[in-house]
Amino acid sequence: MNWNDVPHRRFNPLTGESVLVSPHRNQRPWQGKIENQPPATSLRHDPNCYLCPGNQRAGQAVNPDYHGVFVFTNDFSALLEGVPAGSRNDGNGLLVAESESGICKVVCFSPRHDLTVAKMDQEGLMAVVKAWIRLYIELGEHPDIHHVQIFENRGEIMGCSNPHPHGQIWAQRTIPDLPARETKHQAAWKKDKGSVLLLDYLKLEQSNPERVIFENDTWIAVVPFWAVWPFETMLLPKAHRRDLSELSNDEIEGFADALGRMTRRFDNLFSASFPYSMGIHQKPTDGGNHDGWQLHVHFLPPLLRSATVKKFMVGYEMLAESQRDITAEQAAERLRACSEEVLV
Ligand code: H2U
Ligand code: ZN
Repeated sequence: MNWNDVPHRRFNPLTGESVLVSPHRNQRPWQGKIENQPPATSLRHDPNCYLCPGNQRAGQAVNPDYHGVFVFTNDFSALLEGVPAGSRNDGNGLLVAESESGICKVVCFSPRHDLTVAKMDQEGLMAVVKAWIRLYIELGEHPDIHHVQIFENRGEIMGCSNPHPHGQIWAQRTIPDLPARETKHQAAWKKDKGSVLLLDYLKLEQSNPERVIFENDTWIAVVPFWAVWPFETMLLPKAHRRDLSELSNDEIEGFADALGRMTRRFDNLFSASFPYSMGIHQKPTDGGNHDGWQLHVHFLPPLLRSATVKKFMVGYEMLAESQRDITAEQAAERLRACSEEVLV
């Protein structure tokens, strides 16, 4: 079977979902929507930005004149602290709801409005990683917080409201659906095979590096075999680390290095500031041991063939399952060929 030619479905062992891969469609002409590129921002400090130092946010809060990383509670938090536990059920399992409690933070990566992760230096990125570690521990220690989702939405195309480099953290009482699925599948793998799913996967990728983009001493970047988005990638620590708190100093350095190199390659892929949703998946903070868990980072970028042509997840994808044309191996080859210099 020539897997580069034939439609096939790939299985995602982390979630149990499948993706339809259609490599024979790669040459399809594009006459659809072309996205406008947002103008590049060059202001180091934007007086109209609600994340820049010294500026007023929505409501009364004023940002301090901060240096390095600045964290505040989201002024429009999707989750609220101290919501009492409660549930409703019509008795038949049809109208089921549960109250939810949580905390939402905004993390400004730098006081510089004009930077992106790709343009930040190693020292700046290490400060971001250290802030994430601190917040994962602090939020996770809260008895009513059982899951901490750290993420970054980058670019207007992803609905990001502001180019100032920042991410968010949503920490909550229950484990949301996707991390819960990953928890279930990694636990089942550990039980069946006695090993860690993503470390077994890592060994496999290293033995035949067609999906590997780059590695450093402590981390590896791959396009997962089961990737859904055209240039979806995953960063993995090479040693067994269930969460951020278990990273050594070398691994913190390696993580910051991998973040910079991955995002610079992305920017250079289409010679434009590259939009994505990035998120850190790690062990729930529910007190469980979760020894099958392996910390990992998902980069989910929406672009398909240029800075202005986006992959739409519509039709079949909304109604049946995910689908992609370019294979994970082809995407990895393209990303391997990209420079790691700041060129955009
Ligand atoms: P994005 O990462 O999607 O751009 O969202 C930025 C967050 O910043 C968003 O969740 C919050 C919004 O609620 N925000 C504040 O907390 N204060 C403000 O003054 C404006 C935006
Ligand atoms: Zn700003």
